[in-house]
Amino acid sequence: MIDLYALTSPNVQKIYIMLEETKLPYKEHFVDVWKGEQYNPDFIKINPNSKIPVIVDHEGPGGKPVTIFESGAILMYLAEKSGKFLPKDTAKKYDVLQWLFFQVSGVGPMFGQFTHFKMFAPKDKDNSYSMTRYQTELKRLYEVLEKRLARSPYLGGDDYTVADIATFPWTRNHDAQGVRWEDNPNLARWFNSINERPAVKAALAKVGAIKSNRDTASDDQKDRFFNRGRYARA
Ligand SMILES: N[C@@H](CCC(=O)N[C@@H](CS)C(=O)NCC(=O)O)C(=O)O
Repeated sequence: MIDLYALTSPNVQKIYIMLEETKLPYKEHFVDVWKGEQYNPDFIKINPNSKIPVIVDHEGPGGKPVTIFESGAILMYLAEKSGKFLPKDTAKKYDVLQWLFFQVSGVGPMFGQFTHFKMFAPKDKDNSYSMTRYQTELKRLYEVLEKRLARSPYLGGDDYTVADIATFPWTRNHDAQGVRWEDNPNLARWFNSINERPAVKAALAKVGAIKSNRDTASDDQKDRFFNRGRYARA
């Protein structure tokens, strides 16, 4: 059995999708990051970086428990464990891994910053520099994805892999991000094919049912989450 420490965000959605796709048995544990639960000492023991997702596989390598944080590492682990969604051939495997790392180092952080400045930055400050920077980078990254998908059915090659599972959740809000599928036919084709997968539907239904403190967080809880106000180091 795998313990999944989760809530609703795109990095967590990746792991729900992977677990539903591989049919590995798992149990959910909610860590409400909008209440500061990522800073509980017991949680810091399994992720010193205080972020979700985390998994604990009680039947890990050699039958021993293993704890893994960072969604990219979790996807690689689950792919190796299940033998699915990551090719074994070395060249093909790195075709996939480069797109997985493109997501975890580029798409995730940049889309995240865009969302932060669009939705959560103080409205009484001039955020136009930050908005322009992150909107531009977000659109540039979408252009890279569109061009890749014009040449390849999936990001890592001919088959659906962990690279697609990692990227798909971040593209679900493309309309709010100012990117239209009408202008990106290859992204649209790719997105719709993933969105229709039964395991993806099952994963998103589970995520959709999770209740969080996101819409009811106090100003202090938001400051804690964003490390600003009395929590700022700068
Ligand atoms: N690089 C990490 C990022 C994880 C991450 O940013 N998780 C967010 C939710 S999507 C979180 O736990 N935020 C709480 C916080 O930053 O305090 C991964 O891919 O797993």
